[in-house]
Amino acid sequence: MQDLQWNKFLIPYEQAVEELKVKLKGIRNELRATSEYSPIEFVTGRVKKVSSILEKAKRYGFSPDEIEEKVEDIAGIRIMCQFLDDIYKVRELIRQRDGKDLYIVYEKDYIKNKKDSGYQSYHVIIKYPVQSAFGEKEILAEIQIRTLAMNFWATIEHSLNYKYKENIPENIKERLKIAAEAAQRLDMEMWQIRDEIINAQTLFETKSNTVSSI
Ligand code: 0O2
Repeated sequence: MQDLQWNKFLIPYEQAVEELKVKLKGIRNELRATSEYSPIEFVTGRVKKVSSILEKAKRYGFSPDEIEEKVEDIAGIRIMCQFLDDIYKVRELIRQRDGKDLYIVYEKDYIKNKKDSGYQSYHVIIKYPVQSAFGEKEILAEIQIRTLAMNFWATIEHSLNYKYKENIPENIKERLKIAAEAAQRLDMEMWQIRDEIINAQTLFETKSNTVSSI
């Protein structure tokens, strides 16, 4: 595909990422305004770079015609949560939208089934209809749900993979596995005192709002 064709191909993916970010941030704001807590801490999104799409297609042996149907994470949304159980609450929020404005294709639980690398996250692959100037187009998107600790680990491991071109030296791989276990322990510890933390955060926010309104 030429650059211009890629630009055209990626338009619905860019639109889907923007729309999904708005919708998920909307849920977060609404929950924060109406209850003391939102399981969504923050949301990010990106459209995969053309070089990464081509690299993934090559790795899996997909022909250019198969990219649209088989590369599931061209549109990617990431939802960060404070606590472990928030991940499954967010999953429920997404499941409630199934058949309405999105369609769940399948889910992958890399928390119950941690990857060999140490990677943890919950992935939901969806079909998302985008209204374009030329009618409706359904695209695939990947929603990754993870805690802040899991995100910290994954971001660092991702940059090391980039640096070492997917060949991270064994000693660093081992360290990363230990770090992944530490992140898992951190999540468990924070989860144990979840109510205490939420209570403190609510008090802190109320105090900040009072001070700023004086
Ligand atoms: P980017 O830059 O985030 O787009 P595979 O990619 O072969 O492992 P598959 O079947 O394509 O696996 O899907 P999977 O496992 O759901 O992985 C898709 C995305 O999940 C990856 O996209 C990463 O974002 C994330 N991910 C999966 N495994 C790991 C891991 O071991 N470490 C980190 N840091 N992230 C992971 P991309 O295309 O790799 O990257």
